Amino acid sequence: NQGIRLLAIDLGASSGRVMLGSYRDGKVTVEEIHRFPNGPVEVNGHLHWDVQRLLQEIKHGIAAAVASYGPLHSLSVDTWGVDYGLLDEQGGLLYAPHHYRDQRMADIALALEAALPPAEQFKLTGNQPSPINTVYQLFADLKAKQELRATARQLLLMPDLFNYMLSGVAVAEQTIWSTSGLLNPQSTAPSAEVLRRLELPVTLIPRLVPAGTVLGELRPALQEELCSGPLQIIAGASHDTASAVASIPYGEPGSSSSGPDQTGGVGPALREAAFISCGTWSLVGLETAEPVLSDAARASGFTNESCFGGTNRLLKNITGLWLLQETQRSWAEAGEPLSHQEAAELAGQLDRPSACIAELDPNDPLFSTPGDMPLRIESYCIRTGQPVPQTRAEIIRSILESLARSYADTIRELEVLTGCPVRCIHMVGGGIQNKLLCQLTADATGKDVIAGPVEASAIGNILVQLTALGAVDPAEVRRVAARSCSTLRYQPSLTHQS
Ligand code: LFR
Repeated sequence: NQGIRLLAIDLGASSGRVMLGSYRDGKVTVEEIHRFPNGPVEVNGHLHWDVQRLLQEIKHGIAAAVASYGPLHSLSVDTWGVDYGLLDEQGGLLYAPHHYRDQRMADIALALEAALPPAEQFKLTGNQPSPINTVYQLFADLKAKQELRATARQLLLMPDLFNYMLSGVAVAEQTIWSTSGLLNPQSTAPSAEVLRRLELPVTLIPRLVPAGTVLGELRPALQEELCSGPLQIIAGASHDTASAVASIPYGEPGSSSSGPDQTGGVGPALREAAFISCGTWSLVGLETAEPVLSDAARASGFTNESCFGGTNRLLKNITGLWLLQETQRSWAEAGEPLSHQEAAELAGQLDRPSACIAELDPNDPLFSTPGDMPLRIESYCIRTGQPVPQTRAEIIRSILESLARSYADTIRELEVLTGCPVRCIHMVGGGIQNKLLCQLTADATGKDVIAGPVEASAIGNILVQLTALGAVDPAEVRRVAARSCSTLRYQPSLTHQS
């Protein structure tokens, strides 16, 4: 009994993966088939994504999986949020999609906000206004290149774009569109008011479909090239964060008031457990039945995005391991590379009481663009009147403690906003391999951390595909998730508890 075999193509801002998922005996297992780097490409002073190369890597992964395992049932692509490609009349890509860290937004953001102030954007869409959002980028691109109004026919967010290149079917999948700033707060339709006020053409938005929609088969030419047979392409929970949250094993004791599928709720929150999805970004939030649109939620930087199954995620984007990744990149460029493992060990061995540890605000704009991160940390410390961490161990430890502190602050804010106590925290994603970060999070929050799965986006991606194939009932997803992953529990150590 081979069960069902399928591929999750999980593209993050710093790396991509083609993962083989197998579903057998009510459990999902995943195996990495192909991993490749991803990142911004600088062209004429602007940052773009290299879509063609990413497609090539995806094709390589599909061919490798089929060569090793034979025919597969389906595949689905999930990616980071907000970025997009514009298609012309013939379905061709008009230009390489911009990277959300591209700096073309400063003045134009002010023009957008004059037409649609941030407070109104939040009420109309549930999204936290931010220059990285699709709505800001589209507004900027249509202003800068007037000809796009005539040539652009469809806007495809990144996972929709890859699923389109594979299947020939263009849709707007709900979970990824819930990051755009262009839909209503429930993410069920475009916000007519936002489009009207910003003079954005509604015709650019394809048909909205829920997570778990079968799009069709791999295009015949690609079947011939890669797998000599049919392969279904599915629009899954195609936002990586939605996939990651779909993989959370909420059934763990103490993470939910009464079992894995309890959605009776505690106030507006659906569970007593918060989540932190840890990667380049840290997404810290709670699942709620409805979007939370209060002024307080907006003022403290929260956003609302949609989950598989139509519930809401109230969450904050925290500039996460990007800080460490950019620091490591600077050291590697200076000829002194340090692996993730070495970085965590170095920071863990530090003699904490005598070390110089800075308190950083990870969301300070100084840290948001690519650059020499150790130098920026130094200027941040000087600006805020703090001593500058000197050794590599002190710099890494400052980053990790600052992340843990901002997770704790965010969880306290979530408790206040929803009136629901958070009992424990599920941490998922590649960042949880940094055990020190998990322990520091337990210490800073004073709550148990349940860490796992590491490959959260890939597992969530596969679970949602299984529902689309009719192999798993949507109501069973949490139970299958809980059976499929092992977790590690971190308890707050008394010495550090705040
Ligand atoms: C995480 C993520 C976040 C999104 C950010 C930018 O990978 O998808 O959810 O806000 O990337 O797109």
